[in-house]
Amino acid sequence: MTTESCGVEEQRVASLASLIGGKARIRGWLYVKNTVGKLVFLRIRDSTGVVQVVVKKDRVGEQVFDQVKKLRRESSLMVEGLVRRDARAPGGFELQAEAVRVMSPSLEDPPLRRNMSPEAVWRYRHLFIRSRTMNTVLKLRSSLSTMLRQWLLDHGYYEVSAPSIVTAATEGGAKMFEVKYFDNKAFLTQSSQFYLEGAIFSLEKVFCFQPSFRAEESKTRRHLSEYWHLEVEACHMDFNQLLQFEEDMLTDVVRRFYEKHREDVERFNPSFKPFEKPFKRITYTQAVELLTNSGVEIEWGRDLGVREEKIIATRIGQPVFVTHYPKETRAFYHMPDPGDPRVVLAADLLVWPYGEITGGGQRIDDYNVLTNRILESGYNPEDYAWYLDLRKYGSVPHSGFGLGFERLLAHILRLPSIKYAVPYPRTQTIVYP
Ligand code: NSS
Repeated sequence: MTTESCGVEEQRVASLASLIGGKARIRGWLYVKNTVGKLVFLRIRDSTGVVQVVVKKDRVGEQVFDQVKKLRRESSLMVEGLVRRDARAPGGFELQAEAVRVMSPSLEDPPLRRNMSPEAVWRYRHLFIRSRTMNTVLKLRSSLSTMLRQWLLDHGYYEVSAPSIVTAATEGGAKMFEVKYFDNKAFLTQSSQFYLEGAIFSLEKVFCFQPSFRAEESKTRRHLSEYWHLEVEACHMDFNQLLQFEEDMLTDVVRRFYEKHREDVERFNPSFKPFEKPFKRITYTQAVELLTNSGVEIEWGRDLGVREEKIIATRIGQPVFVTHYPKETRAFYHMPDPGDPRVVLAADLLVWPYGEITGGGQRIDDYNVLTNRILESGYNPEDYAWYLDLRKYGSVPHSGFGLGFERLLAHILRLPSIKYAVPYPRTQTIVYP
């Protein structure tokens, strides 16, 4: 077995194309193997791509050749050789092995194959993320989250961290995971909004990007029980400024993302079009009219479900803000509309097929109004004492929103489910690996 030799530089697979005629060393995993007479063709992948490696007995020696012939997929290898043009190889070149070092052979055939059943995909998720498709999705995920963060930082926002273990609901108690917290009971957070609201009194404009937890019993393509939530909060921002801000952030970031990754995005979603400004805005009341005119029976005051969201989003055909929801359909912290107190200054941004990708609004900033809304909603103001304090000491008008990060990524790439937009999904039925 040959180990590293001097003078040959280690390369990433993606940079081999520019080294034709030269020597290179790569490290990666065996993706596909084909034996043709006295030649073994290996496809080796690393994080950057896949390259064909041709192994000949007379070049690597009998012992290494025999070992390579027996290798199972996913074995880890180091290969050194000459980068040669070859029209038959994918990409037009291959690596002609001069030395092969098996770093760790796979002990069994890996349970990865084409057309795996959905059960197998989730059962072997830790291996499935090695696939070329998931390699690309995970790179795009990393890029999109970086771009969103960078956009907010460039606009004067500070990233803050919020706790995952909390004592009270923000979005309704029924959907919370309970945790035993020493001798007490606590919950996994549904949203970091309240903690961001606390932070604006120090930093004015803040965001966080971290998991939120929802114990929803929904087995749909758009629900995870743990999802990554980008939440933004700013003081002195009113409802209209909030909608403008969401629109600016999303159109800018999605356009830049698309420009940077056009080829990949189009491979996943050939008909993708970047978002365009201005987003259409309709009030909840107008949405009810639109639905009624489309033959859907919906009583004013009832929240919109998947079916209703689908009709609205597909009719409008581009991202649409639905605003001014009846207050009973929204969490207690939303500011009542001064012109019509039956509705609140809340907005959901809908796209199809992922439905709501953001939810947000202007917050109640008055101590008494908030206390009354907490009571009216059946909660105990004592459980929200610290949150009420924020209205006791120098309250200011403020707004914010939360973006379901996997929903946005799945929408852009038109993934069949948001489960594919996260490396290790958590749903009602998936909690392993
Ligand atoms: O419940 S939200 O509509 N709103 C909030 O949590 C606010 N407290 C956010 C804020 O103003 N800071 O959730 C926000 C978004 C929603 O629009 C979805 O895109 C996403 O979070 N979301 C989810 N994504 C994946 N899976 C589940 N279960 C889920 N629930 C909400």
